Amino acid sequence: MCGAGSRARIGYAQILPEVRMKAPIRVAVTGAAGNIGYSLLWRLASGNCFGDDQPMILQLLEITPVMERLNGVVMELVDSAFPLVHDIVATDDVNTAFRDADAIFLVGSRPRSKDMDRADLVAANGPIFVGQGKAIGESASRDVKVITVGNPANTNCLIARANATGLDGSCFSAMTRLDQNRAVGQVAAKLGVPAAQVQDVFVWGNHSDKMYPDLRKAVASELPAMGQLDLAWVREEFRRTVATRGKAIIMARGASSAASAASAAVDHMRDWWKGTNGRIVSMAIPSQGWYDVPEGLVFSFPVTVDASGTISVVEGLEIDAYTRDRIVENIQDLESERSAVAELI
Ligand code: NAX
Repeated sequence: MCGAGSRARIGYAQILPEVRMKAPIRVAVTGAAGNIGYSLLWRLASGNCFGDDQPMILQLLEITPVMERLNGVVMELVDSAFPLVHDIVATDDVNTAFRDADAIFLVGSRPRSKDMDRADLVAANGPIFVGQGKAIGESASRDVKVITVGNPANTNCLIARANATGLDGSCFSAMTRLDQNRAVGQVAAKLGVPAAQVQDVFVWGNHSDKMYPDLRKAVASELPAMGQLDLAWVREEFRRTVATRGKAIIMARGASSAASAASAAVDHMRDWWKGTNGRIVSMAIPSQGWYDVPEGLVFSFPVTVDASGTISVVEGLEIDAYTRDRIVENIQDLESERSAVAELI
């Protein structure tokens, strides 16, 4: 039975021989009974993220009042009979959720309500990431890969990282891949090509309406994208559409982005796990001073990832005055969030 602090175990009588070849990894997901969790878990369990030869133990965290709902999610996972899922742990205890975790998706947090501004959201969610950061430091694998999705994602990641004693900053990241994917979608639609033809789009800064989607290195159908697009469209309509897409989806759907957010989280973690093979993608990571972004701010940069999972910021990009202004705006945005949580880090 699944309940607070309890475990729901699944044993499969038959496991495919090729699945047996790898030892299972431990994948933790917080907010697992939420909307994003409901899409994310099925993508993870079907092999979309870590590969269809990589078995896993799912370690799902929820708050105590939501454990019964999580129990329903676990029942549905059991009913999906995923060959790659070797066990499911459903718990309201952070240390149990993160124990020996190889990959962690920090999704759970309080969503922004109508009467909250961004500062209220930072204040409401910050404390969650103190406790989760500590538990990650105490319980997770020493080379765990953590992606922070719950908003304000960059600053929540900063808090978790600051509280995860004993773990390197390179274990932590926040998600701006949804912004990148939204930007790719807009360019592909504008040029009338499939999204797969649009590459090397990346996002600078914060996952907020200040974030800056940069098309200067982007390629569409193997040609520079900027040569095919109108500069006024790129700087105005394109940027505004990407920055306000989350609100537009809430207006249209009556609920915030969930499937696209889960899909972006899978893209981010898959690229981290397997490498990008030279492609440039966006990840928000603790700055080491790249592009004059103050050290420690969790800032989205253009990055590549090698086959061993090492993230490298793409250095040496030309920073024109327009781009510098956008980077500075994002630094200010993130510094003000950091001051709002100063006592938590
Ligand atoms: P839901 O409200 O559907 O689900 C959140 C879940 O988190 C709930 O089940 C809740 O019980 C759980 N939770 C709350 N506090 C928790 C805690 N301390 N430990 C464990 N679980 C906890 O929201 P959902 O639509 O799934 O969105 C989750 C988060 O993602 C929100 O903060 C949202 O703002 C953020 N998003 C981030 C995006 C990004 O690009 N970085 C885009 C999508 C999304 O808006």
